[in-house]
Amino acid sequence: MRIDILTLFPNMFSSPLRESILGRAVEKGLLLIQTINIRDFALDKHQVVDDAPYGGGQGMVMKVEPIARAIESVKAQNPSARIIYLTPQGKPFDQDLARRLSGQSHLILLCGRYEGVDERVRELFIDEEISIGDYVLTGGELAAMVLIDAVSRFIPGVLGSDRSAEEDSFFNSLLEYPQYTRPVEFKGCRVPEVLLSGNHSAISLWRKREAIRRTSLRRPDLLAKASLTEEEKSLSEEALNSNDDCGMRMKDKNEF
Ligand code: 4GX
Repeated sequence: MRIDILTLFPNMFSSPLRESILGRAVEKGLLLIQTINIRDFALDKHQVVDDAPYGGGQGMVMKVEPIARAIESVKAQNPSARIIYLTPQGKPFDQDLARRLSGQSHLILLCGRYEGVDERVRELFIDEEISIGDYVLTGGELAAMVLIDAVSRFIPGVLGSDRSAEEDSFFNSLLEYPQYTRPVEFKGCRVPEVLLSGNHSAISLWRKREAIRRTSLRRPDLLAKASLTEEEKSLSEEALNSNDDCGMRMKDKNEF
């Protein structure tokens, strides 16, 4: 997959794309990621990329011409590339959208700063607007990195040959079950006995129960999306009716 990132701050991408799993994917050639500095496409002497909004108001708006030239330079190489603008006004990003985008061969990610881009950029060039969540960042760069990270996990080979982004179909749309590693006891807290038993069917049932329990306590909205068998539905009712939720309800966690 090829990804071109249009940004005023290309340096923000260097370390996140060099480390760990993404770094390896780039090294292996599974991902070809390029940053393009929008300022390089501002042709005036001072390379101005923003201006005051028509009609007045706070802040600055990113000008249409430099962005248009930057997009056209990438599109000239591949007219079928899909152009995505990261904005809180976009479609909420989730695992389904990440999976769908991983099927594209070439994405162009436009990162806005200030009060966003001139509306004509959207009208003329943008194929899709995506939001990574209901909060306001200082720019689209971190949102682009989140998108790249989640999409890359679906590209074959990125996670290594023995793992896929979604191996166990049942656990899809549920929160993960609890994980433990050595030591078997730490400050008086023990690893659940069943995980030490070597009884694979008992372990599998325990994990399913814990995943359902955690999901019904913390994210009942996700459970509604999952298609549960009768057995799974009764596990979920059991979880909600039990007083012993081991502090798994998020409302029990301390807020500050
Ligand atoms: N998910 N931001 C975009 C510039 C901006 C300002 C106003 C449109 C209107 C974000 C998010 C996000 C910050 C990226 C503001 N664009 N992007 N930027 N949440 O917060 O994607």
